[in-house]
Amino acid sequence: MQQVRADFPILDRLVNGKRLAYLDSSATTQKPSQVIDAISDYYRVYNSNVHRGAHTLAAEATIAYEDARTKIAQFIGAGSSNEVVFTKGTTNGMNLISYGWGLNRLREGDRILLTVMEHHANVVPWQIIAKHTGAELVYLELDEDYRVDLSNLDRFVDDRLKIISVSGMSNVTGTIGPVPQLVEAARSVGALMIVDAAQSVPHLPTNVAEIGADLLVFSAHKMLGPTGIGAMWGRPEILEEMDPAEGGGEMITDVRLYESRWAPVPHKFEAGTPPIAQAVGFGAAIDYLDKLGMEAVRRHEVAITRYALDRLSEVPDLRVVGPTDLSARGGTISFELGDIHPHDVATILDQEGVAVRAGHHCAKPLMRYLEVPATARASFYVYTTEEDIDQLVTGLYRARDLFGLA
Ligand code: 7TS
Repeated sequence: MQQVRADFPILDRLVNGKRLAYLDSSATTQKPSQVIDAISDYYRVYNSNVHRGAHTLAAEATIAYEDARTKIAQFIGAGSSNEVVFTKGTTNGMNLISYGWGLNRLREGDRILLTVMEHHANVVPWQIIAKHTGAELVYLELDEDYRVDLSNLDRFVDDRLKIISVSGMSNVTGTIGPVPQLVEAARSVGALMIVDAAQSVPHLPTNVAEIGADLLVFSAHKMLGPTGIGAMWGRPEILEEMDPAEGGGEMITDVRLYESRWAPVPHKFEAGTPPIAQAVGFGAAIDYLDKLGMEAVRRHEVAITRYALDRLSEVPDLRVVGPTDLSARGGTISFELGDIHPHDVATILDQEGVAVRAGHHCAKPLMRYLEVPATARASFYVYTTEEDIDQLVTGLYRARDLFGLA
C-alpha cells in the first residue's frame, strides 16, 4: 500500500511545517487524483443535468451517473443497479428510511432496536419517528471488551420488534457490529433489518446478498469519494414498498394537480437534480478500491491497527477505548491520555502535523454509556503508514512532556 500514498496529492503538504500524518479518515477520507480528475473532467467536458435533455452532454452525464450506480451495485454484491439509491450520505439515507418506512408503519408499542454505540445518524431519526408514531427505542449494550453484548437480545425479540438498525462498525471504538446475529433475530420475527454501513463498507469486503439485511446505507466521502453523496441499498421488495420521503422532479412519471405517480425504483427516491459530479467521483472511488481489492484493504487495516495498538501500548497512561481483539474491530482507535483533555491532545498533535479528531464523535449516548466526556481518535485508511503511527506516538510523548506527566 506504500505506493498508494503517491495518488493522494494532499498527503504531500506540510501542516505547521511538519509532514502531514492524516489520522482522521473516519471523519472523511482523503481523495486520490483519480477521483479529483474524474470530477474535474465531468465539469470540464460533459457537465449537464441527467435524465432530462436529448442533447449529447445530457446523454453523457446520464450514462456516467448510471454507470456509477452500476459500479456501486457490483461493489456491494447487489443483484441489480436498481437496488442502489443515490442519497446525500448515510444521514440522509437513514432519514429516507425512517420517514419512508417507519412513519406509516410503526404503531404505539412497536419497538426499534439499536445499540448504545450508534452514531447520532442512527439514533436521532428513530427518536423523531418514535415521537411521531408512539414506537419505543430499546438498546443493546456493550461487553467489557467493547463488543455488542447479545446476552439480552432474546428479551427484545418478539412480535413488538419492528426494526433493528445497527452500525456495521463503530466510528468511536472501531467495534464491528454483530450484523449476522441481528439479521437472524430480525428474520425470526419479520422485523426490518438496517445496517448503518458508513464505517463498514469502506473498510470491510461487503456482499449484501450474503449479509441478508433489508437496507444498508453508506457515504462516499468515507471511501475516497466526494462529500454530498452516498448510497442506500435495499432489497427490491422493500424499496418497492417503501414510501418516498421526498417529493419533486425526477421522482415521478406523472403529476396532476392533486396526485402523482412515482417513478420506478430507484428513481422514486431521488427527488430533484441529483449530485451528478459527486456520483461520477463516487464511481471513480469505487474503481480505485476495486483495483486495490477490499480483501487487501482489510488486510492493510488489520496490519496498521495491530502496529498502532502495539505502539500505543508503550505510551504510559494511554488507555484505548475499544476492543483489543483485532478480529472484532476496524482501524479506528479512540484513546485517553492520562487526564489531559482530548482537545488538548489533538491540538498538540496538530502542531506536530498529526491530524486526529477529539470530542464525542457524534456518539453522545456512547460517551455517556462509557462514562468518558470525550476521546481523541486516530483513524486509518488505505494510505496510512507506520510512519504516520510513529509520528502520532512521538506527538503523544510531546503532549505528556508539555502536561508534565511523569
Ligand atoms: N454512521 C456512522 C457509523 C458514521 O461514522 C457516520 C459519520 C455517519 C453515520 C454519518 O455519515 P454522514 O456521511 O452522513 O455524515 N461519522 C463521522 C465521524 O466519525 N466523524 O465525522 C463524521
